[in-house]
Amino acid sequence: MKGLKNHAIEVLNGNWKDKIGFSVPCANLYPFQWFWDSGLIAIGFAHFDMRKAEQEIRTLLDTQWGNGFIPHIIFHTDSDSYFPGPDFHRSDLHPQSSKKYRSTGMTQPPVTGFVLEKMYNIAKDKDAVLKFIKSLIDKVYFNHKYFYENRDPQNEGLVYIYHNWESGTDNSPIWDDIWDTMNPPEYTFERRDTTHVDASERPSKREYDHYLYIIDIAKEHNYSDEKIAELSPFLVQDPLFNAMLIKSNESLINLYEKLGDSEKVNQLKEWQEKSKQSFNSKLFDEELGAYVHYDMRNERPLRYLSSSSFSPLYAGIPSTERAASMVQIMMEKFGGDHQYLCASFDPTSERFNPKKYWRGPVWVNLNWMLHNGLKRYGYKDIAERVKHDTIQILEKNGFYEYFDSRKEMHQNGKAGYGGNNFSWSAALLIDLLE
Ligand code: 9YW
Repeated sequence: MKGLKNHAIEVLNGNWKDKIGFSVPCANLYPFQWFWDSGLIAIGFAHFDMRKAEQEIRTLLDTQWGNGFIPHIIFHTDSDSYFPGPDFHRSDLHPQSSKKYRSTGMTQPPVTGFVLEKMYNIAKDKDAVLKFIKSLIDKVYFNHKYFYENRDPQNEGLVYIYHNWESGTDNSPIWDDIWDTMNPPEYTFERRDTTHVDASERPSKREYDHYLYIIDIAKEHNYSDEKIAELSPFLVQDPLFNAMLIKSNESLINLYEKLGDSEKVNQLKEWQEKSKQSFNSKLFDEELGAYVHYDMRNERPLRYLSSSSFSPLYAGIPSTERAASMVQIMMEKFGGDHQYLCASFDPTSERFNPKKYWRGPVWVNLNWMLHNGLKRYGYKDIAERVKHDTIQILEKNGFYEYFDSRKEMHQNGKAGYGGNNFSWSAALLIDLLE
């Protein structure tokens, strides 16, 4: 195991950009800073290099806009190995965007709150880390305030995402239902992702047309949240995204209690209570026995099981009864002896594809969340299985971006897909091993 951990440390150090102070998720394929990658990477660094962990978060929070928004990709360099780059996204269109950094005009799952608490828990020198946290926790609070004030038009305590890239689960089959409601123009552009990895493991050209079209609509309105809520064909309450926000609220409450800021604690508790309530009443699907996405534009639940359906365990959202039903469904549908936990999409569905991006493969970040969520609800053995499966696939294949969920595919040959030497696969392995 020591060998695997040392390899993970090498991967993280290799992806670290010291001059600016951030990590790329993966060389060539993703050459910039990504929001939720950065947060999860900091958890890995916190175990062996707190300076880098702090700098990663400092850089990320420095990119915050005047309205509290934090972008999903920050284009620190002029690399042209990624499409669409800064000239397509044009974050400068938003009146409050950062003057210092070029970025996208969309965000990603808000992990920063719980990352700060994790860093505190991991730290040997608690006083030093608390000092660091004190210096920037208000930015994270401001980011949550942004979400509740700008991404919750019906005042439900649930925030929307307006693009599949905001979900973090970029081409999940769940989005197919939304693509069916759209008919975007055919764009002419040069993909870069497929020059780095096999095209069969990535989204199609037609899917990219949809992705670009939603951005064009947002750009036409200078990324105004109000206009996006009114016009975007993609407007979804995502259980993973909202679970990350709720978990981060919980961590901010714990940290502000330590720092003695009762005003913020009270506000966070108010948001938290409402969020959890709506989450449970609106996103739980009794028949499926787990949480699903809600399509606000077309006013319908998107009734599919995915690894996101179980992520609320990590945030303590379900009751113990609901958690029991979720674990049962997860084991029945995702946890058979021939499968590694946890496929990103329902293996019993026609849309399941165990090789393609978010359409079925196992992802380490979701496994890490599920492991911790299962532990939280006392499912020690299943939590151990998720950990064991994760370690095994990393040992067999290396630190890939995602992995085939079918065990037989790991017998001989390559069952790791997408980019290699992938930062969060390394970072979260380090945390799992602690
Ligand atoms: C893309 C960097 C990002 C992750 C996303 C993942 C993928 C990038 O990689 O998106 O070009 O599609 O889906 O969650 O943050 O690792």
